[in-house]
Amino acid sequence: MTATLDRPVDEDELQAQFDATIAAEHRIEPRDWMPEGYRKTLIRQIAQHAHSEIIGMQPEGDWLLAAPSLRRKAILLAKVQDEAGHGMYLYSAAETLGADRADLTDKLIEGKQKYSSIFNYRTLSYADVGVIGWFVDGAAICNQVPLCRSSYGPYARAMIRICKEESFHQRQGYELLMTMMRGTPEQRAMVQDAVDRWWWPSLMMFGPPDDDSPNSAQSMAWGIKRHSNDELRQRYVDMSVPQAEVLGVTLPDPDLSYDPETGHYRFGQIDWDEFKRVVGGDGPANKERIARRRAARDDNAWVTEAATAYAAKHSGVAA
Ligand code: FAQ
Repeated sequence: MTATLDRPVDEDELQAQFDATIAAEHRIEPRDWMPEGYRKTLIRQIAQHAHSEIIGMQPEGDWLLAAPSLRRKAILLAKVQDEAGHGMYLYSAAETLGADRADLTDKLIEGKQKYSSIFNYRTLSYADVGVIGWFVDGAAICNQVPLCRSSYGPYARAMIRICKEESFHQRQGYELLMTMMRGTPEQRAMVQDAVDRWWWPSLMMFGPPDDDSPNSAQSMAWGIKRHSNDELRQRYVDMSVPQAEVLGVTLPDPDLSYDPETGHYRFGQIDWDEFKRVVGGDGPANKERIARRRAARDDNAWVTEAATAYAAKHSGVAA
């Protein structure tokens, strides 16, 4: 809803219009008035999401030169490029809120903004590429499908396209693992080892437990988030257990058991100390992830300068 400019702007009236739009499940668009807290929360979440996509290119990108066949290389290359595209859609969505893309990526490099904890773990074998597709993209879909109904229009629309691509990513990962599971005992052991290392960090992707999640209540009231962290984590566990059975791997949790009363799988205690350490900068690969991002910015600054000068020159000609 837009404020009319022919009379003094009444903040209470604008707030009431905003609240009514949220209550009616309509979308807030960039031209609409919005509370400062809503804008800031969106910039924070969308920027963290965008940073996760571009940092998330690194663990799988490490295997591009070592992919075991041309087919696998083509698939992986397409997937890693998709993640770059997701980052671009999301930075564009953040720009509609008045954020500056270069400023956001600087904040990432300076450690002032976060990215998903999961990308601070290393990919140790090619099975990790499959497990990232199955677990990490699977968790991303679980978390992001509800974001297609987020109250902020540009974010919700970006998520629709991203989720379609994440779905392909999840399937390619599962298909890769299926192929390895039909292979040699060594290949099956590689898959199980990757599952053992990535399962718990994947559960951490959904964020801290609800009673330790400072942003959830307000973000849900604003319709930015549609479900709590624990709800989505439970949905993910319920989805993953039967998939693990079909694949023939064991999820590394002795407490995992089906509860017929609730219709959900119970699972063991997540190591929240590890989560805090990794988010705080002390994960296995935090420093190298940021160092590579910094090098990409600094080493390629001349490209940005040349493109900016070229655009300025040609816009002058057009004018
Ligand atoms: N890692 O109060 P909450 C992908 C932070 S994309 C690091 O619960 P909120 C695609 C949180 O930001 C994966 N930090 O926060 C792909 C907050 O920090 P702040 C990324 C985390 O926002 C696949 C603090 O903890 N997806 O995988 C994490 O309400 C394969 C308190 O937490 C998204 O970003 C974490 N795991 O809920 C790419 C989805 N969890 O700023 C390549 C959109 C929490 O207050 C290869 N984001 N924190 O200091 C969301 O849905 C939400 O932001 C949550 C967190 C659910 C992540």
